[in-house]
Amino acid sequence: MFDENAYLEEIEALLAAHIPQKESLQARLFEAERYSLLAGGKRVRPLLCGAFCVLCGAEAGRSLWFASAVEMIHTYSLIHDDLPCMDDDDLRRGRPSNHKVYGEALALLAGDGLLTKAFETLSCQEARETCGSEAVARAVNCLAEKAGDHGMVGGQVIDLNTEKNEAAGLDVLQAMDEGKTAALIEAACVLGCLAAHAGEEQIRAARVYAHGLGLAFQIRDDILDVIGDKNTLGKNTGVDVQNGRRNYVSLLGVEKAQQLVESYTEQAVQALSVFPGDSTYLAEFARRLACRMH
Ligand code: GRG
Repeated sequence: MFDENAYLEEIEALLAAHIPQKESLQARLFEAERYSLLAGGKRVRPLLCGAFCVLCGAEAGRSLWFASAVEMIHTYSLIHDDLPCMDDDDLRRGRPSNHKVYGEALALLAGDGLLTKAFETLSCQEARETCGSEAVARAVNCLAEKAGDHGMVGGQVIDLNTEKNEAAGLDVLQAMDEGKTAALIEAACVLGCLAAHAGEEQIRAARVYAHGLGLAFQIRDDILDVIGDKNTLGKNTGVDVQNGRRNYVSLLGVEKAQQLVESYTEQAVQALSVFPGDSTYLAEFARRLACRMH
């Protein structure tokens, strides 16, 4: 069974180790990167990566580089998402947003640095020796695809286009959430399978799980923007209404949106039946996220 606490400790240590602390001409950049990366997010994506690796029959430790890389991409997206040209938000992970502390130029570069460092981490010598070059090459390809135009960045563009667009219906919202949130979650799950050298049927099932969990996660995020508490969440609430953003809550209301969260969560859980191993952790994880308050 996957040991969540032990894995989290290893992830924190690896993330910290990847950003230099010594004096250098770029010390302020590294400080800005550390500020957001080590600010204590939930580490949902690394946990998914580690848990899938174990479910596919390998030691969790094999997936650490892949999981850290996904968390670096996620953290870069949060830094950029808070910039004045995006959500213009001043609070993240319970602290002032990166650009509020380091300024817009350095926040932009800290995001760029983390995005790039993700691929350095993913393909480092230790990862190649542990997982094999074929798995690393597939992981690089998957992460680039899911973080890019056809994944997270593309989803964010749909989000920008959807603001104040009265014509955007549920199909557009689904495409937006699949891109901006579910795609990176899919990469996390697939990378866990790749670290374990899983077969194609298992990778396909991991994608189905990630799709359900990813959509449920984003809709719950939209609900928390309405019913959540700023101190518990570590970020501002009411942001979507303030930005005139259309999402499942603005279209369906909180109650119907939560029904969708639960239905997508159960779709995710169903996908786990393909795996011969004990999938209790990933089933419970999905259900825990469906009623999370932060
Ligand atoms: C500006 C080129 C450029 C790209 C930016 C900003 C961006 C691309 C994408 C944004 C994607 C985004 C922020 C999606 C929201 C996903 C989401 C629900 C984030 C919150 O994740 P949690 O709750 O956060 O896992 P923690 O802090 O716990 O890690």
